[in-house]
Amino acid sequence: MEKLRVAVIGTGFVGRVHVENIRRQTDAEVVAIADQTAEIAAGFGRALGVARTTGEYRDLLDDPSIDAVHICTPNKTHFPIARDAIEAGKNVICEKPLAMTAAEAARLVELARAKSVVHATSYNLRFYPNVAQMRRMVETGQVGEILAVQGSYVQDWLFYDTDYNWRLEPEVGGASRAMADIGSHWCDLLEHVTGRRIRAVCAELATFHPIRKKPKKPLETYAGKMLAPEDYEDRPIGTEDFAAVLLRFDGRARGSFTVNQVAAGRKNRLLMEIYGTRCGLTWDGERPNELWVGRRDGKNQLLVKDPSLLERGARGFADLPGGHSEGYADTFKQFFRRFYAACRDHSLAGDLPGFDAGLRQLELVEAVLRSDAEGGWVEVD
Ligand code: SOE
Repeated sequence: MEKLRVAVIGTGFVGRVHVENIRRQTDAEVVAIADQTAEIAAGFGRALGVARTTGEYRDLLDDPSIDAVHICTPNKTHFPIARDAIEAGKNVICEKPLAMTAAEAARLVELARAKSVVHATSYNLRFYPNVAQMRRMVETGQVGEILAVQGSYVQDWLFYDTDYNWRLEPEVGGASRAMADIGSHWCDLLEHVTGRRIRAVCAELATFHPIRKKPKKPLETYAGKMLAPEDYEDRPIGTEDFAAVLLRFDGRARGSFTVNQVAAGRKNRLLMEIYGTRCGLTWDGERPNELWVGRRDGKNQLLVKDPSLLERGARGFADLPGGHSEGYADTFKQFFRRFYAACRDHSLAGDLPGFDAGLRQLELVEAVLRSDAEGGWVEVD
Protein backbone atom coordinates (compact mmCIF):
# COMPACT_ATOMS: atom_id res chain seq x y z
CA MET A 1 0.00 0.00 0.00
CA GLU A 2 1.40 3.39 -0.97
CA LYS A 3 1.69 5.84 1.89
CA LEU A 4 -0.52 8.93 1.87
CA ARG A 5 1.61 12.05 1.45
CA VAL A 6 0.95 14.72 4.03
CA ALA A 7 1.91 18.39 4.47
CA VAL A 8 1.80 20.12 7.85
CA ILE A 9 1.16 23.87 7.83
CA GLY A 10 2.14 25.62 11.07
CA THR A 11 5.13 24.93 13.29
CA GLY A 12 4.09 25.81 16.85
CA PHE A 13 3.74 23.30 19.66
CA VAL A 14 0.75 21.55 18.13
CA GLY A 15 2.42 21.42 14.68
CA ARG A 16 5.14 19.30 16.28
CA VAL A 17 2.52 17.05 17.87
CA HIS A 18 0.92 16.55 14.45
CA VAL A 19 4.22 15.71 12.72
CA GLU A 20 5.20 13.22 15.43
CA ASN A 21 1.86 11.47 15.33
CA ILE A 22 1.58 11.31 11.55
CA ARG A 23 4.91 9.51 11.80
CA ARG A 24 3.31 6.91 14.06
CA GLN A 25 0.97 5.91 11.22
CA THR A 26 1.90 3.01 8.98
CA ASP A 27 0.09 4.40 5.94
CA ALA A 28 1.01 8.10 5.90
CA GLU A 29 4.20 10.16 5.78
CA VAL A 30 5.08 13.83 6.34
CA VAL A 31 6.56 15.11 3.10
CA ALA A 32 6.49 18.88 3.56
CA ILE A 33 6.20 21.71 6.07
CA ALA A 34 4.95 25.25 5.54
CA ASP A 35 4.88 28.31 7.77
CA GLN A 36 4.57 32.04 7.28
CA THR A 37 8.25 32.49 6.45
CA ALA A 38 10.69 30.20 4.66
CA GLU A 39 13.14 30.59 7.60
CA ILE A 40 10.67 29.43 10.25
CA ALA A 41 9.59 26.48 8.12
CA ALA A 42 13.21 25.52 7.37
CA GLY A 43 14.20 25.68 11.06
CA PHE A 44 11.33 23.41 12.02
CA GLY A 45 12.09 21.09 9.08
CA ARG A 46 15.72 20.77 10.23
CA ALA A 47 14.68 20.07 13.82
CA LEU A 48 12.18 17.39 12.83
CA GLY A 49 13.98 15.97 9.81
CA VAL A 50 11.60 17.09 7.03
CA ALA A 51 13.57 18.11 3.93
CA ARG A 52 10.92 20.01 1.97
CA THR A 53 9.89 23.30 3.59
CA THR A 54 8.34 26.51 2.32
CA GLY A 55 7.08 29.92 3.40
CA GLU A 56 4.21 29.69 0.89
CA TYR A 57 1.62 27.00 1.69
CA ARG A 58 -0.03 27.42 -1.73
CA ASP A 59 3.03 25.77 -3.33
CA LEU A 60 2.11 22.61 -1.46
CA LEU A 61 -1.55 22.83 -2.46
CA ASP A 62 -0.47 23.07 -6.12
CA ASP A 63 1.42 19.78 -5.76
CA PRO A 64 -0.88 16.95 -6.92
CA SER A 65 1.23 14.34 -5.09
CA ILE A 66 0.12 15.69 -1.69
CA ASP A 67 -2.98 13.90 -0.42
CA ALA A 68 -3.72 15.69 2.85
CA VAL A 69 -2.83 18.79 4.84
CA HIS A 70 -2.86 19.45 8.57
CA ILE A 71 -3.54 23.09 9.50
CA CYS A 72 -1.80 24.02 12.77
CA THR A 73 -1.50 27.79 12.33
CA PRO A 74 -3.04 30.62 14.42
CA ASN A 75 -6.84 30.77 14.29
CA LYS A 76 -7.29 33.66 11.86
CA THR A 77 -5.56 31.71 9.08
CA HIS A 78 -7.63 28.53 9.48
CA PHE A 79 -10.42 29.65 7.17
CA PRO A 80 -8.35 30.84 4.18
CA ILE A 81 -5.94 27.89 4.34
CA ALA A 82 -8.72 25.31 4.76
CA ARG A 83 -10.72 26.90 1.92
CA ASP A 84 -7.69 26.87 -0.41
CA ALA A 85 -6.81 23.30 0.57
CA ILE A 86 -10.32 22.01 -0.08
CA GLU A 87 -10.46 23.84 -3.40
CA ALA A 88 -7.20 22.12 -4.31
CA GLY A 89 -8.89 18.78 -3.52
CA LYS A 90 -6.84 17.96 -0.42
CA ASN A 91 -8.16 16.06 2.59
CA VAL A 92 -7.88 18.40 5.58
CA ILE A 93 -7.41 18.23 9.34
CA CYS A 94 -7.73 21.67 10.90
CA GLU A 95 -6.89 22.68 14.46
CA LYS A 96 -9.68 24.17 16.54
CA PRO A 97 -11.40 26.59 16.51
CA LEU A 98 -12.13 25.73 12.88
CA ALA A 99 -12.52 29.40 11.89
CA MET A 100 -12.98 32.87 13.38
CA THR A 101 -16.79 32.75 13.09
CA ALA A 102 -19.57 30.21 12.68
CA ALA A 103 -20.39 31.77 9.29
CA GLU A 104 -16.87 30.99 8.03
CA ALA A 105 -17.08 27.47 9.45
CA ALA A 106 -20.42 26.90 7.69
CA ARG A 107 -18.80 27.84 4.38
CA LEU A 108 -16.04 25.29 4.99
CA VAL A 109 -18.57 22.56 5.77
CA GLU A 110 -20.40 23.30 2.52
CA LEU A 111 -17.22 23.45 0.48
CA ALA A 112 -15.81 20.23 1.94
CA ARG A 113 -19.04 18.40 1.13
CA ALA A 114 -19.18 19.84 -2.39
CA LYS A 115 -15.59 18.76 -3.07
CA SER A 116 -15.99 15.35 -1.35
CA VAL A 117 -12.77 15.69 0.64
CA VAL A 118 -12.28 14.08 4.05
CA HIS A 119 -12.37 16.77 6.72
CA ALA A 120 -11.77 16.80 10.46
CA THR A 121 -11.50 19.35 13.26
CA SER A 122 -8.87 18.54 15.86
CA TYR A 123 -11.06 17.55 18.80
CA ASN A 124 -8.45 15.02 19.82
CA LEU A 125 -9.79 14.42 23.34
CA ARG A 126 -12.49 12.17 21.88
CA PHE A 127 -9.78 9.59 21.22
CA TYR A 128 -8.78 8.75 24.82
CA PRO A 129 -9.69 5.13 25.62
CA ASN A 130 -11.65 6.10 28.73
CA VAL A 131 -13.58 8.74 26.82
CA ALA A 132 -14.60 6.05 24.32
CA GLN A 133 -15.52 3.89 27.33
CA MET A 134 -17.79 6.62 28.77
CA ARG A 135 -19.48 7.00 25.40
CA ARG A 136 -20.10 3.24 25.13
CA MET A 137 -21.46 3.14 28.68
CA VAL A 138 -23.95 5.89 27.85
CA GLU A 139 -24.89 4.26 24.51
CA THR A 140 -25.50 0.87 26.08
CA GLY A 141 -27.77 2.32 28.77
CA GLN A 142 -25.41 1.66 31.69
CA VAL A 143 -25.60 5.29 32.83
CA GLY A 144 -29.37 5.51 32.45
CA GLU A 145 -31.13 8.76 31.62
CA ILE A 146 -28.69 11.63 31.99
CA LEU A 147 -29.93 14.13 34.55
CA ALA A 148 -26.99 16.42 35.20
CA VAL A 149 -23.55 17.20 33.80
CA GLN A 150 -20.91 19.44 35.26
CA GLY A 151 -17.25 20.17 34.92
CA SER A 152 -14.51 22.55 34.03
CA TYR A 153 -11.47 23.07 31.85
CA VAL A 154 -8.80 25.07 33.66
CA GLN A 155 -5.18 26.02 32.96
CA ASP A 156 -2.57 28.39 34.40
CA TRP A 157 -0.35 29.24 31.45
CA LEU A 158 -1.97 32.74 31.25
CA PHE A 159 -1.92 33.27 35.05
CA TYR A 160 0.30 36.40 35.18
CA ASP A 161 -0.33 39.63 33.32
CA THR A 162 3.10 39.05 31.78
CA ASP A 163 1.90 35.79 30.20
CA TYR A 164 1.24 36.52 26.56
CA ASN A 165 0.33 34.75 23.36
CA TRP A 166 -1.37 35.47 20.03
CA ARG A 167 -4.53 33.79 21.41
CA LEU A 168 -5.11 36.91 23.56
CA GLU A 169 -5.57 39.11 20.49
CA PRO A 170 -9.09 38.96 19.00
CA GLU A 171 -7.84 39.85 15.51
CA VAL A 172 -5.65 36.70 15.52
CA GLY A 173 -7.41 34.34 17.93
CA GLY A 174 -11.04 35.39 17.52
CA ALA A 175 -13.62 37.20 19.67
CA SER A 176 -13.58 34.45 22.33
CA ARG A 177 -10.46 33.02 23.96
CA ALA A 178 -10.99 30.68 26.95
CA MET A 179 -14.32 29.48 25.62
CA ALA A 180 -13.14 28.92 22.02
CA ASP A 181 -9.77 27.50 23.05
CA ILE A 182 -10.70 25.09 25.83
CA GLY A 183 -14.46 25.45 26.46
CA SER A 184 -15.03 24.14 22.94
CA HIS A 185 -13.08 20.96 23.83
CA TRP A 186 -15.30 20.50 26.89
CA CYS A 187 -18.56 20.99 24.98
CA ASP A 188 -17.43 18.78 22.10
CA LEU A 189 -16.52 16.01 24.52
CA LEU A 190 -19.78 16.34 26.43
CA GLU A 191 -21.95 16.12 23.32
CA HIS A 192 -19.81 13.32 21.90
CA VAL A 193 -19.97 11.22 25.06
CA THR A 194 -23.61 11.79 25.98
CA GLY A 195 -25.10 12.03 22.49
CA ARG A 196 -27.15 14.94 23.90
CA ARG A 197 -27.12 18.39 22.34
CA ILE A 198 -26.89 21.59 24.33
CA ARG A 199 -30.07 23.53 23.48
CA ALA A 200 -29.47 26.78 25.40
CA VAL A 201 -26.72 28.50 27.38
CA CYS A 202 -26.61 31.20 30.03
CA ALA A 203 -23.09 32.56 30.49
CA GLU A 204 -20.97 35.07 32.33
CA LEU A 205 -17.45 35.89 31.17
CA ALA A 206 -14.62 37.66 32.99
CA THR A 207 -11.29 39.15 31.98
CA PHE A 208 -9.17 39.21 35.13
CA HIS A 209 -6.23 40.92 33.42
CA PRO A 210 -7.78 43.75 31.35
CA ILE A 211 -4.24 44.91 30.55
CA ARG A 212 -1.39 42.52 29.85
CA LYS A 213 2.24 43.07 29.18
CA LYS A 214 3.01 42.05 25.64
CA PRO A 215 6.57 40.92 24.92
CA LYS A 216 8.18 42.96 22.18
CA LYS A 217 9.12 39.72 20.38
CA PRO A 218 6.76 36.81 19.51
CA LEU A 219 6.52 33.86 21.91
CA GLU A 220 5.30 30.32 21.47
CA THR A 221 2.28 29.01 23.44
CA TYR A 222 3.24 27.99 26.99
CA ALA A 223 6.64 29.72 26.69
CA GLY A 224 7.80 33.06 28.09
CA LYS A 225 8.66 33.14 31.77
CA MET A 226 12.16 34.56 31.29
CA LEU A 227 11.58 38.15 30.19
CA ALA A 228 12.56 41.42 31.98
CA PRO A 229 10.27 44.52 32.45
CA GLU A 230 11.85 46.41 29.55
CA ASP A 231 10.94 43.54 27.21
CA TYR A 232 7.19 44.36 27.44
CA GLU A 233 4.59 46.92 26.36
CA ASP A 234 1.04 47.32 27.78
CA ARG A 235 -1.84 45.98 25.72
CA PRO A 236 -5.58 46.10 26.61
CA ILE A 237 -7.21 42.65 26.57
CA GLY A 238 -10.75 42.14 25.32
CA THR A 239 -10.92 38.32 25.32
CA GLU A 240 -12.09 36.35 28.36
CA ASP A 241 -9.86 34.60 30.92
CA PHE A 242 -12.89 32.90 32.48
CA ALA A 243 -16.42 31.75 31.62
CA ALA A 244 -19.17 30.20 33.72
CA VAL A 245 -21.92 28.59 31.65
CA LEU A 246 -25.28 27.04 32.58
CA LEU A 247 -26.59 24.45 30.14
CA ARG A 248 -30.05 23.28 29.13
CA PHE A 249 -30.83 20.14 27.14
CA ASP A 250 -34.12 18.74 25.85
CA GLY A 251 -36.00 16.94 28.60
CA ARG A 252 -34.88 16.97 32.22
CA ALA A 253 -31.12 17.20 31.79
CA ARG A 254 -29.29 20.28 33.05
CA GLY A 255 -25.65 21.20 33.46
CA SER A 256 -22.90 23.74 34.05
CA PHE A 257 -19.19 24.20 33.49
CA THR A 258 -16.45 26.79 33.94
CA VAL A 259 -13.34 27.52 31.95
CA ASN A 260 -10.41 29.44 33.37
CA GLN A 261 -6.96 30.16 31.97
CA VAL A 262 -5.63 31.78 35.15
CA ALA A 263 -6.21 28.85 37.56
CA ALA A 264 -2.99 28.56 39.60
CA GLY A 265 -1.48 25.10 39.53
CA ARG A 266 -3.89 23.62 37.02
CA LYS A 267 -1.72 22.98 34.00
CA ASN A 268 -4.35 21.67 31.63
CA ARG A 269 -7.20 20.03 33.49
CA LEU A 270 -10.48 19.03 31.93
CA LEU A 271 -12.98 17.57 34.36
CA MET A 272 -16.23 15.98 33.21
CA GLU A 273 -18.92 14.60 35.48
CA ILE A 274 -22.04 12.92 34.11
CA TYR A 275 -24.83 11.85 36.45
CA GLY A 276 -27.49 9.47 35.16
CA THR A 277 -30.34 7.54 36.74
CA ARG A 278 -28.12 4.41 37.01
CA CYS A 279 -24.63 5.70 37.81
CA GLY A 280 -22.28 8.67 37.73
CA LEU A 281 -19.10 8.98 35.65
CA THR A 282 -16.16 11.28 36.31
CA TRP A 283 -13.15 11.69 34.05
CA ASP A 284 -10.18 13.97 34.73
CA GLY A 285 -8.06 14.78 31.67
CA GLU A 286 -4.92 15.05 33.84
CA ARG A 287 -5.46 11.41 34.95
CA PRO A 288 -6.85 10.09 31.68
CA ASN A 289 -6.23 6.43 32.40
CA GLU A 290 -8.72 6.43 35.26
CA LEU A 291 -12.51 6.53 35.07
CA TRP A 292 -14.63 6.83 38.22
CA VAL A 293 -17.97 5.07 38.20
CA GLY A 294 -20.19 6.06 41.12
CA ARG A 295 -23.22 4.16 42.43
CA ARG A 296 -25.78 4.90 45.09
CA ASP A 297 -26.41 1.27 46.05
CA GLY A 298 -23.12 -0.41 45.33
CA LYS A 299 -19.40 0.08 45.56
CA ASN A 300 -17.90 2.90 43.54
CA GLN A 301 -15.30 1.78 41.02
CA LEU A 302 -12.12 3.22 39.59
CA LEU A 303 -11.63 1.70 36.16
CA VAL A 304 -7.95 1.83 35.24
CA LYS A 305 -7.53 1.71 31.49
CA ASP A 306 -7.02 -1.86 30.37
CA PRO A 307 -8.24 -2.99 26.95
CA SER A 308 -9.48 -6.25 28.43
CA LEU A 309 -11.79 -4.30 30.76
CA LEU A 310 -13.08 -1.76 28.25
CA GLU A 311 -16.40 -2.14 26.45
CA ARG A 312 -16.35 -3.47 22.92
CA GLY A 313 -16.20 -0.37 20.77
CA ALA A 314 -13.88 1.36 23.26
CA ARG A 315 -11.12 -1.27 23.16
CA GLY A 316 -9.87 -0.16 19.76
CA PHE A 317 -8.89 3.19 21.28
CA ALA A 318 -6.25 1.55 23.51
CA ASP A 319 -3.08 0.17 21.93
CA LEU A 320 -1.23 -0.77 25.11
CA PRO A 321 -2.07 -3.32 27.79
CA GLY A 322 -3.34 -2.36 31.25
CA GLY A 323 -0.84 -0.51 33.44
CA HIS A 324 0.76 1.16 30.42
CA SER A 325 -0.56 4.71 30.34
CA GLU A 326 -1.84 6.30 27.16
CA GLY A 327 -1.94 10.08 26.99
CA TYR A 328 -2.27 13.29 25.02
CA ALA A 329 0.01 12.34 22.12
CA ASP A 330 -1.74 8.97 21.77
CA THR A 331 -5.08 10.71 21.14
CA PHE A 332 -3.59 12.25 18.01
CA LYS A 333 -2.25 8.86 16.93
CA GLN A 334 -5.74 7.34 17.26
CA PHE A 335 -7.36 10.35 15.58
CA PHE A 336 -5.00 10.35 12.60
CA ARG A 337 -5.34 6.57 12.18
CA ARG A 338 -9.08 7.00 11.66
CA PHE A 339 -8.58 10.06 9.47
CA TYR A 340 -6.23 8.21 7.12
CA ALA A 341 -8.51 5.17 7.06
CA ALA A 342 -11.31 7.54 5.96
CA CYS A 343 -9.06 9.07 3.27
CA ARG A 344 -8.83 5.57 1.75
CA ASP A 345 -12.46 4.65 2.38
CA HIS A 346 -14.79 7.64 2.68
CA SER A 347 -17.50 5.51 4.28
CA LEU A 348 -15.39 5.59 7.50
CA ALA A 349 -15.50 9.39 7.80
CA GLY A 350 -18.42 9.17 10.26
CA ASP A 351 -15.93 8.18 13.00
CA LEU A 352 -14.32 11.63 12.82
CA PRO A 353 -15.09 15.04 14.32
CA GLY A 354 -15.73 16.58 10.88
CA PHE A 355 -15.86 20.25 10.02
CA ASP A 356 -19.48 20.05 11.17
CA ALA A 357 -18.09 19.49 14.71
CA GLY A 358 -15.96 22.63 14.26
CA LEU A 359 -19.04 24.56 13.12
CA ARG A 360 -21.09 23.25 16.05
CA GLN A 361 -18.51 24.53 18.55
CA LEU A 362 -18.37 27.97 16.95
CA GLU A 363 -22.15 28.18 17.19
CA LEU A 364 -21.90 27.37 20.89
CA VAL A 365 -19.08 29.88 21.39
CA GLU A 366 -21.12 32.60 19.71
CA ALA A 367 -24.17 31.74 21.82
CA VAL A 368 -22.02 32.03 24.98
CA LEU A 369 -20.68 35.44 23.91
CA ARG A 370 -24.21 36.65 23.11
CA SER A 371 -25.56 35.36 26.41
CA ASP A 372 -22.87 37.26 28.33
CA ALA A 373 -23.47 40.44 26.33
CA GLU A 374 -27.26 40.33 26.62
CA GLY A 375 -27.43 38.86 30.12
CA GLY A 376 -29.71 35.83 29.78
CA TRP A 377 -30.42 32.48 28.15
CA VAL A 378 -29.61 32.06 24.45
CA GLU A 379 -30.95 29.17 22.34
CA VAL A 380 -28.27 27.36 20.37
CA ASP A 381 -29.92 25.49 17.50
C1 SOE B 1 -3.84 26.23 24.74
O1 SOE B 1 -4.76 26.74 25.66
C2 SOE B 1 -4.11 24.78 24.43
O2 SOE B 1 -2.95 24.40 23.80
C3 SOE B 1 -5.27 24.51 23.52
O3 SOE B 1 -5.21 25.27 22.34
C4 SOE B 1 -5.34 23.03 23.24
O4 SOE B 1 -6.38 22.69 22.37
C5 SOE B 1 -5.41 22.23 24.53
O5 SOE B 1 -5.09 20.96 24.22
C6 SOE B 1 -4.39 22.68 25.52
O6 SOE B 1 -4.26 24.04 25.63
